[in-house]
Amino acid sequence: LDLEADLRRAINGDGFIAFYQPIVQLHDGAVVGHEALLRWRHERRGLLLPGEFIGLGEDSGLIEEVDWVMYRRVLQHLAAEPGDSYVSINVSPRHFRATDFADRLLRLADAAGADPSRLRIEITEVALLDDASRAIRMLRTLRDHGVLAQLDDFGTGYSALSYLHRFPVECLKIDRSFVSGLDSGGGHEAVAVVRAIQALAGTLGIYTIGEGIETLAQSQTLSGLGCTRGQGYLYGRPAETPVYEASLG
Ligand code: G
Ligand code: G
Ligand code: MN
Ligand code: NA
Repeated sequence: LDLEADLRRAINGDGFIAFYQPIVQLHDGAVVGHEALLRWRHERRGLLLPGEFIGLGEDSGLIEEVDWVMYRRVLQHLAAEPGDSYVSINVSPRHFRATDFADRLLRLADAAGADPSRLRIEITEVALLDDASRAIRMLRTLRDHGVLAQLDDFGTGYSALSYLHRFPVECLKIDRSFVSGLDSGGGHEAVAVVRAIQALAGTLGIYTIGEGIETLAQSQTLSGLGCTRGQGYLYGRPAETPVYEASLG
């Protein structure tokens, strides 16, 4: 396939880049970190989003190589950028299941000269499901080296709520689909879901990040429900050069 050959070439060249989207404290808009989002600068097709090539990368087995290129870039960025804000990387369930994932990530951080405690991983609930004890071991190894984990797209998976407490995760990222349903005067169902997620986070003793915040009303509703951090176009779009200044709040 045409795009697959391009994918192989881009892995060995510099076609894959990280965009950074700020993650803020909702009460004052201060930037606490960034989520790294993969982009492919394709020579003919322009800037491609993950949705346009991740499927292809998975089918051809190349996505893991793309991820390592991406993770190396993020770690080099962390090593070059002083400060204590963090960067979170997205890890696919399949990738998280690889037995050497943690070791390889930690070696890469070491080689890049990056402080692993400034790195986070984002995984979805799916990554925890099929072999829970292995997932717990992986999360502990990473955490013991300073790499905390965040549960991405939370609320959309088949959460086995009863055993979530076994997994050492730092926070829950409330899926954008619930945040977009929160607007003043409406969104009773979204409010109910967010309230339930907040209650769960409270029980687990962890915090939440609201994703995809586009309006001040959404931000204020989330705050009112106990969510302390957020990201979304209201605070900043993903960009090649990370922005550190607080914007709204
Ligand atoms: O950036 P948006 O930017 O379109 O991201 C869409 C999806 O792609 C998200 O679900 C995100 O988790 C995933 N994604 C973003 N960056 C990466 C990456 O570096 N590796 C993997 N495997 N997935 C990513
Ligand atoms: O699955 P994950 O949460 O990693 O995906 C993040 C995706 O959400 C990226 O595609 C990113 O570009 C997108 N995104 C981030 N902020 C917003 C927002 O405020 N609105 C919308 N519609 N998408 C957003
Ligand atoms: Mn994510
Ligand atoms: Na998400």
